[in-house]
Amino acid sequence: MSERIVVVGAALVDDGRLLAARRSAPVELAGRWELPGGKVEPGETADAALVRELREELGVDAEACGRVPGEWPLKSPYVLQVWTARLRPGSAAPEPLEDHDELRWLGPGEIWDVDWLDQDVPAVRQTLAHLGAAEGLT
Ligand code: 523
Repeated sequence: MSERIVVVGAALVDDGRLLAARRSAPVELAGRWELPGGKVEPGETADAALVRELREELGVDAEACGRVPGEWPLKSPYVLQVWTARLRPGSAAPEPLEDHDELRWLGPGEIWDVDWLDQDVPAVRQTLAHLGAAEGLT
């Protein structure tokens, strides 16, 4: 039986908007939108991985706030977990430094305007159910 590897996705929320990132690679995912993030490395906690990935991919100083309940299957052995995150005071604004070619802050009513990766759709739906009203996203 193979090990499962957790991929963390960030529900990065700022001022009542959720950040979506358009993948530029690999070719089968390019052009589709995701909650930015990446693989948790051996010995790393999920929330630390999230902060690292957001720094590497978007150049931001973020903090993980809490996990959205649930787990969604990706291509084996990967599974997707989602954490809510915020920019720390003084953080730079996110920029697509690697893996992405466009970013969008989605306000209420705009969440489904982008073509999310199939596997991110249930994760985004659950994220909205989890924090939508509190964050003004729904
Ligand atoms: N997904 C995915 N949705 C989603 C993320 C963050 C990742 O479906 N919100 C998938 C895409 C890849 C796998 O999970 O098949 C790993 O994500 P990736 O490539 O962003 O992870 P990294 O950045 O850790 O990968 P390396 O380039 O290998 O370091």
